[in-house]
Amino acid sequence: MNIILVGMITHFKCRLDVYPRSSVERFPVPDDKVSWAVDYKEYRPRNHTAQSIHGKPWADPEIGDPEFNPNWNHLDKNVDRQSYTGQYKIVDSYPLNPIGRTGIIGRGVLGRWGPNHAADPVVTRWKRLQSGEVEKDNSNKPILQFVAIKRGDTGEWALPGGMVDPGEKVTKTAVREFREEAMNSLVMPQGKINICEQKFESFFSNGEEVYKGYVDDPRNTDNAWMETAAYNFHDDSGHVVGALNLHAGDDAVGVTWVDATPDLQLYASHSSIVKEVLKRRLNAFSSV
Ligand code: RP5
Repeated sequence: MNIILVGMITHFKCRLDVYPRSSVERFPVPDDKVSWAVDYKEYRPRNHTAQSIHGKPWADPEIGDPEFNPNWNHLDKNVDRQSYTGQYKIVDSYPLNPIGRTGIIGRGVLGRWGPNHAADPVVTRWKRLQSGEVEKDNSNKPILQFVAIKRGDTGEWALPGGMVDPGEKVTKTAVREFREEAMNSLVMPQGKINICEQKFESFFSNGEEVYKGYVDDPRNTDNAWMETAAYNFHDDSGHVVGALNLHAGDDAVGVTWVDATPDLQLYASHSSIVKEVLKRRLNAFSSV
């Protein structure tokens, strides 16, 4: 049975000063005013929806558009408007961020009102010495490594995840995004993966779900937010992933193996996801 990480109880990164890719300042939201259950009479967030998303095929129309009749909290044709956090509220026709205030209303740069679904692959292996032996840290624990990409938008290191296409299975999204962002599959031919497609497919068909829920993404607003499902693809021998040709692609500008240490700083909620994977892998390692 999969154990899912405890749901997020507050958010930090989507309350920070200026909204990404804009000069729009977020209304200050102190820790004790995040929850909608707490009165905040002075709260006057600015309304921001980036011009760049208007008319995009992956973006919703404006609320109030007579053609737009979203089926909130349901699978709406092939767009998933359900939240992993449970039923979210609709107030004056707008979905409400389930964690609380962010200091901005509107959609910012997010395409969907309400939940915007993503998937994240956490591809791991043990770090090895030249001899092939697993390398240990100062406290004699084996060192786990995962594939990280450098995001082109913020320059932060992150998991190579991405948005779920309408109707796409989330497990498929995780693998597609890994190919696009960490193997540059949109540009490089399949042959460059260096291992046969069958071996690749079989490795990536055995992901373990490690998180499903809200993401503390800097793009979140009071009416639109990121959620993700993260899967761990672990290669105990290192032979399969060792044969992968890593090349940054799509909107990633770098890709590398990173040691998974407890003090890791990554984009959005990715550090918590990697820490969960580290905990599980170390437990599995010590029980062998
Ligand atoms: C994060 O944004 C998710 O965890 C996922 O990694 C990512 C998806 O957005 P894009 O990378 O497609 O911008 O919240």
